[in-house]
Amino acid sequence: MPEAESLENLVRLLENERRYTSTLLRAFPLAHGGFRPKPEMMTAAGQVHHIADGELWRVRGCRSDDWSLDVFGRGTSSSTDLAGAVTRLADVRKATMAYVHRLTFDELRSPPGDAAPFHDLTVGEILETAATHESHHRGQLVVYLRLLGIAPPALFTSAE
Ligand code: NI
Repeated sequence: MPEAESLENLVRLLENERRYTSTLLRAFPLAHGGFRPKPEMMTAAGQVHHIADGELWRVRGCRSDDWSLDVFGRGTSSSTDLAGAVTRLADVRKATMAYVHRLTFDELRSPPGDAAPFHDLTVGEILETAATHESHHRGQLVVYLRLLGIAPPALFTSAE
């Protein structure tokens, strides 16, 4: 992508992903925050925490080359507090966007530190995988809604 547009494209990608996720979460009854199809799967609130964790992990890694997995698995996969998870996701996103907006073009287009488990991906490409990861887990929440007998909302159009 053209250099001058790369930061803008990344910001748009992340903002669009979050808009789709927010639309879906507004349709997800808070009372079902503890729903999970099988005991070994994440709860609905856990899926939201996991989206936040995945983003936090990538941003922290790109910023400080700390790729330890301690951001995952703090018991949030069994959370039943969907409202709390949604609030946390919004907080993590604010920090992500603050980080993204401080990136220079050179930083965006270079791999982060040597410890990054993403082969030769650049910082920008790694942050794009936060969007991919979010989309993957949003899809799981769509299935959760279906299993609850609730039709998911349209995510990509203004139709409700
Ligand atoms: Ni995941």
